[in-house]
Amino acid sequence: MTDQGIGARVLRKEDKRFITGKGKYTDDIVQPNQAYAAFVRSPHAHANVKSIDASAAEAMDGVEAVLNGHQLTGDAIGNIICGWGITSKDGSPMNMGAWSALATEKVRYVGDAVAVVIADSKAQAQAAAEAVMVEYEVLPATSNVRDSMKEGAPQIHENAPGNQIFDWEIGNKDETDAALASAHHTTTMDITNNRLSPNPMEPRSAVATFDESEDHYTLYTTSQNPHVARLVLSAFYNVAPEHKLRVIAPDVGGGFGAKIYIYPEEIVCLWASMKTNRSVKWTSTRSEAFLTDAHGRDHVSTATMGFDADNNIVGFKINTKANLGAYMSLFSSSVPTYLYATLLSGQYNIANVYCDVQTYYTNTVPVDAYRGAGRPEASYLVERMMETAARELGVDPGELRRQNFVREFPHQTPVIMAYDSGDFAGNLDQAKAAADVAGFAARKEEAAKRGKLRGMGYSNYIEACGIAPSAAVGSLGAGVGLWESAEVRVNPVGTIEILTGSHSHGQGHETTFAQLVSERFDLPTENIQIVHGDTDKVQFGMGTYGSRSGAVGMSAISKALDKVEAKVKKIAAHVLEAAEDDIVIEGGEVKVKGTDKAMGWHEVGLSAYTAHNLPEGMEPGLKEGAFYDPTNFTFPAGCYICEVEVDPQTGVTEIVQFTASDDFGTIINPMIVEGQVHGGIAQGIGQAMLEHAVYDDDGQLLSGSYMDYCMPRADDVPNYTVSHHSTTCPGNPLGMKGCGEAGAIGSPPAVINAITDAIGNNNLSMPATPSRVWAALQQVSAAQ
Ligand code: MCN
Repeated sequence: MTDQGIGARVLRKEDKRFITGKGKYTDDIVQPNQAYAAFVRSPHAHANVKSIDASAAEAMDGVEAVLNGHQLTGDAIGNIICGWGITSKDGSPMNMGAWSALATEKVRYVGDAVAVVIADSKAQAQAAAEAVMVEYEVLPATSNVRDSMKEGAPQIHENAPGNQIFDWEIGNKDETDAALASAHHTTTMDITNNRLSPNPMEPRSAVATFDESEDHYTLYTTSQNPHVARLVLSAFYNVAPEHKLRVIAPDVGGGFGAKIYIYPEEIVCLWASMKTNRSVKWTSTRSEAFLTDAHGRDHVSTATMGFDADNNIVGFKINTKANLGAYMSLFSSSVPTYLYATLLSGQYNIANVYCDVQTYYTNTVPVDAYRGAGRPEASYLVERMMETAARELGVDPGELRRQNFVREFPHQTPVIMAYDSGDFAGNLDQAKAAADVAGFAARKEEAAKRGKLRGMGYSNYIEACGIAPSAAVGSLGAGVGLWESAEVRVNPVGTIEILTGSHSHGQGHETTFAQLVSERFDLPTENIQIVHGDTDKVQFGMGTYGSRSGAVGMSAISKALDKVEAKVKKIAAHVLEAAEDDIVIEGGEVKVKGTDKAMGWHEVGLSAYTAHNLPEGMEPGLKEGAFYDPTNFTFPAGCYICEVEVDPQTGVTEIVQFTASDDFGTIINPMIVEGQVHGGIAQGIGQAMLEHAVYDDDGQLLSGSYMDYCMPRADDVPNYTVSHHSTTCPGNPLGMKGCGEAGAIGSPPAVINAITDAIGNNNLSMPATPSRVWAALQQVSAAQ
């Protein structure tokens, strides 16, 4: 039996090329006759475009063309229509503002592109973009929901009065109100979830080629979902018919959700390639990335949780205002609604939950999915409330949680989700033991002797992953289901290719997907090739987001493997003259059970393609495809416990201990899963303590570089203690739950709960920078 199957800590196959600098990213692609694009972007957050004078730019060396939005819309391309249909509680549809890939009449955020220069070199394109004269009539701007919703606020889109996009609700309002009215104790909090820039290591990039002789387009792009990109570029933005467009997402250096949706630059590069008859390359600068990559989070909420006299939760009511930026992007409407509010029951048995969400346009870059997308916001809210309630009630925060845990499955929450499995108390116990919670008081005392304030905070997160069952997205009005596809090809020489619709951009699919095949066919992973990211090679795929590639993508592969296995057994039974039931696959061979009769995979492969060796009536070849559509989401959950030490003189906080116990169902590769959790927690620590995308009142981005936007560095993160306590997911054949977002979802509340515990002041918002922590400490001193 190969030692590379399910559960093995196989080193990542893909790392050889990544760590030797041999990865092939979009910016590495060089096409014949390639030109470069540079975008002319608005320096204003809100302005009417009076005129664009490109004459000086057009006359500059190397300039091929300067193109603007009127030309683009004149070709009927690039009117961006996005966002899944959300219906407001009064039954009205979303107020969708118009969005052209190049703005024509009006710009709505700093960075909104009005024109593009195509030139022989990048430097020539950038210099000419500087020379394009745009006359703006500057309008008042708004950069946050509090201002956007004010009477008389600047109107960003004509058809969105008061800048509101929708006013949506979920849960049982009357019952929740009644439960809260009769509660023995209520906890109320105002909670802000800070806005974040996504910052994948590789900036966005696109290389578009129009082949006039074939009337065909090829787009290399930094995408998490190339097939969906092709569909949207074709069906919505009218760039090219689907069969005339090939989209390739080669190696992609991180996405974190920011590379799911289809950006204006991809549309414009394709169109400009057709206009100029040249390949067109654009690669974002880091400054452009800060300005134009979709941001994440940005919620302002008020929440009330009610408890009976025995500390059982009786009701939970939440109002959330979400900033969606200047335009609706692809997933933005679902992030603060179905991805967020459906998880507001947390790990708890709460009979009454009600949430209403109002979304607003602001003069900021669109807000879309960022690792966790809605679920970190839910987990932060629920887990801050639980910790605060425990402090108010004077009970142990872990035990308050335990008392209210869901214990029986399936469990229907009042906010749509039906949890299928879990052992929340088991995760709590495992984390408490690993974190030595019993020894915390002594550690706190010892820290005090060193002049440090030590605090501890819990987070018992739950998320919905494996996005998404088609039935669920269908009921939201989406035109497509979110199944995944796979094809398994056994070559005549016995090697195996797996074509998958999932896309790996750091998650190690080339390794874990091969491990699944290794487990089933007892073959070494080097004999197995994973093919992904190319619409001409893989028939269709829904891509990677919502931690779906394991539970959904690998389940599709598993289904296809079932079909291949059945055919392999038929072929072997025929060739080896045995009964099909006696054929077994082991030791890298296909054998007759209990005999020494066996075929190597190369013999099976060759037989499949050598028709005279096949059973009568069997078609030659050995490749099978499958689609897998989950019946439910998967519900990864866990318990995180963070311990911090705060220097009261400076507010500087150090995370001294971080313990995680996660439930990811069946684990394919523990090393990769732990890496995913480590990375996620680092991002969560970034949100909790360092990162903040800040606009001033005029809509200028103040955190537009790494001088002002602080990413976590090695000395900001501790050594994590990560462990698993898994229950099998009943919803997919492998029993897997997603792990790709858990760390980012679960960690921010644990960090803030620990800091607020240390400083004795609950009035602290993310990011808990030293100055904020210090100010909160001064409030404590002032109150004494
Ligand atoms: N896995 C496993 N056992 C499990 C679950 C998963 O061995 N029980 C493995 C999978 O086979 C896969 C990896 O862990 O190799 C992650 O699987 P999964 O949880 O299904 O997540 P996806 O592959 O769908 O990745 C998406 C997820 C998301 S939504 C974001 S955001 C994110 C993340 O993954 N972005 C990432 N992790 C990232 N990691 C890197 N390096 N870069 C990103 O952009």
